[in-house]
Amino acid sequence: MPRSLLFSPIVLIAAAALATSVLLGAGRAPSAVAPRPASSGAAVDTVVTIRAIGSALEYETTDIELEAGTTVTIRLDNSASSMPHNVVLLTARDQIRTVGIAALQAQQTDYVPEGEADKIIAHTALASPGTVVEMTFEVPPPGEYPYVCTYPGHFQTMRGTLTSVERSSSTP
Ligand SMILES: [Cu+2]
Repeated sequence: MPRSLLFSPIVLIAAAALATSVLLGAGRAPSAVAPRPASSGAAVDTVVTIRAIGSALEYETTDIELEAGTTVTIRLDNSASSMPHNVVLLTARDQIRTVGIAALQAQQTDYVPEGEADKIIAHTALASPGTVVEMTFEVPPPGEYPYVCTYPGHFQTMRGTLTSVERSSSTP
């Protein structure tokens, strides 16, 4: 399922490109240099998998380093755990408690508190035991960003840090 979701935009773009070239007719050169669609076809630069550790309220991966401005998919693999978990990326460490407490009242939104949305950069859905969820977002400017599980009682120990570093300027 996640695999087919990943590939489907590529297929759609390929189909669109094919349709476009057919419409433009044979007299025109192949549109290899046409600008790429800006949003829908954005490629993911990095995929990071975080596993929830068995019955411990901890992530297996607690430190992630990524380049600012790149696109990342963070996948939460909850297949080894017997509890629901999520990953919520926050703007600052001193927001963990505020968001964690607010999450207790946020059952309707899977424990992601909408009232604290300004403190949340990205979040996954709630992963039931045995499932995998993911989120894709642009890595924020250089700095340290905490990620926590906001399922009730978990934010105290279920934490990690995403460190965003300056993008290396070696883009060809
Ligand atoms: Cu959790």
